[in-house]
Order: sequence, then C-alpha cells, then structure tokens
Amino acid sequence: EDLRIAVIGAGRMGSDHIERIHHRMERARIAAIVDIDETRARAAVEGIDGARVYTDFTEAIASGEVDAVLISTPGFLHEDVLLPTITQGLPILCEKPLTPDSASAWRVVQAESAIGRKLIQVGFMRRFDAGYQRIQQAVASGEHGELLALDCEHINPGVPAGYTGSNLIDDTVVHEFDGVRFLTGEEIASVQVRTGKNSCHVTTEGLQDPAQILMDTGSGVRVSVNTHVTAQYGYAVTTRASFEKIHLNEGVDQVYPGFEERFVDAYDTEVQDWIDGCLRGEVAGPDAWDGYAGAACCEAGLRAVAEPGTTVAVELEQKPELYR
Ligand code: ISE
Repeated sequence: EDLRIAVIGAGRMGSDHIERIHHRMERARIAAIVDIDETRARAAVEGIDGARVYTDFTEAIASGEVDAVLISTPGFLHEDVLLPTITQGLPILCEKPLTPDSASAWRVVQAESAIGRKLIQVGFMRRFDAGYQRIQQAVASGEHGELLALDCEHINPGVPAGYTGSNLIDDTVVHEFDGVRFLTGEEIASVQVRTGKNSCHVTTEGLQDPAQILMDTGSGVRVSVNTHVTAQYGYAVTTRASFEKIHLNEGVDQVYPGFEERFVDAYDTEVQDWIDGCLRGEVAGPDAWDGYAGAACCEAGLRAVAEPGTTVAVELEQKPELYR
C-alpha cells in the first residue's frame, strides 16, 4: 500500500513537494492538499487523481484517508498544525523552521515527548546534500585531523514577498544553525552578528544585507556565515571546512536560480527517506529537538542583530529522554 500524504500549504515549497511526490517518489501518493486559499489548493491538485482538496487541515487529518502529513505553510503557522497532528498520532515532515521561536518549539518538543515516540522530521534538507555529508563524514572519521573552522556563504538572488528583517535569521541562517550542529555533532554555544553597508536592493524594513553571522560550538569550532539575500545574480551556498590537515570546499562556483535547483537531490533523498521511514513506522532524520535547538540559536541570533558586536549565549532546556 502506498503512503497517503496530506500536503498542508500549497505555496512555493508545498507545490515543489507535491510535484516531487507525484512524479518522483516511490511508495507514496498525494491524498490531500490543504490550503486556506481554495483556488490555490485546486490549482495544485490538478492532474493528481484521487487527491482531495481541503481548506481546513483538521478535516484532512481526521478523514481517515491520510497516513502522513507534510507541513509547508509559513513557519509562524507550523505550531497550529503540529500539535493537533501529534495528537492524531500521524508522522510529520515539517518544513524548516520547526517554529520561529524557542518557546513554541519547546511546546512542540514537550507534546511529542509526552506521547513518547518520534513523529516529526524537520525539513533541514541540507543534511541530505552530498557535499554536506562529505564534510560530516570527515569530521566523524577524524581522517584529516580535528575540524577547526567552518566558513559558509549563503546567497539568495532576492527575498520573497512577506520576508521580514528577522527572517534573515529565523528563515535563512536557520539552515546554517542546523548545518553546523549536523556537521560538528555539537550544540552552538554563542552567536554574534556584524553588519556594515546595506545594499540598495534592500526594501525590507530592518533587513541588514549583507551580514556576517559568527558562532562558536561547544568545543570551540569557529564558524562564520556570510549572508547576502538580495544578491541579484543567483542562489549559492558554499561551505569551507578547515581541518588540521586539509581544507574541504563544497558548493564552490555553483550558482543556481533558487534553492529548489541547488538542493533538488537533497530534497528528493530527504522526502523518500521520510516516506520509507513512515512505512516502516519509524521517523528518522532531523528531529523536533534539532528544530528546537535551531530556534534557540535563532533567538540568540536575533538578539545579536539587535546589538551588533555582542556575543550572545544560546540557552537550551535539558534534552528530554526521547532525543538522547
Ligand atoms: C528559504 O526559505 C530557504 O529555505 C532557502 O534555502 C534559503 O536560502 C532562503 O534564504 C529562505 O528564505
């Protein structure tokens, strides 16, 4: 039996996932598309036999016709969908960020811990990118000595409608917060932000572009992230990992129109892995704790943006048993 998936939110990312599941994924099909904008949901369902349209996600998850839920609404709406879906006991792939702030992410972690099994995978797709995995494996094996530093670039051609100044941290840099946690296997201890000249292409109130975000991990790996999200020319994500004996460069000289193209293979692997996990009854990959830790880093990052130059410590609750 194919996994019957409900996609909640048929915007840019939701449409991309619908297309992916319908055309490229195995052992799964789209059973429901939910969007408060019915016209958008109807447009997304076109050509997909047997899929139903809903404007209220609670009806979709209670329909008995859905085995798993993919959440691709904007981040600030995730909690409202996550909590009832956890109660319903359905496995979830939740697009990043889990939620934008750590208090709401902590509520999600507690709700999942309370039922005592993992239902949520967070859509940190970079963990499935081949270049990221090469660096992660080199860190884990120790073959090139210790990892000393990570220097990252995160370039977007422009920002989507509705992007806010704080989205630079909680929508864009959240990928590096999770990426650094994944690559190093450590929590991030502190965050600092440097800003300078602002681009003439910035029309978003409160957006600093370009910016530089600095972090330290628990063991002292030094991290820098150069962001430029109104860079006009394309989408680029690079990582340089400085080991004691070698430097590994990933993503260099690769410019794409957008993240869908840059990370197409990572997304495909991520979603197929999630589908296969759902069918086996075990959700793996980045979990709700990773989502919560990312949100806690974002909170430190936002405080660091407000006070450029200051070093802000990341504060985490104690990790619940389920995630150890
Ligand atoms: C967007 O939501 C993403 O997830 C992209 O990967 C990131 O580059 C972009 O800045 C975000 O807005």
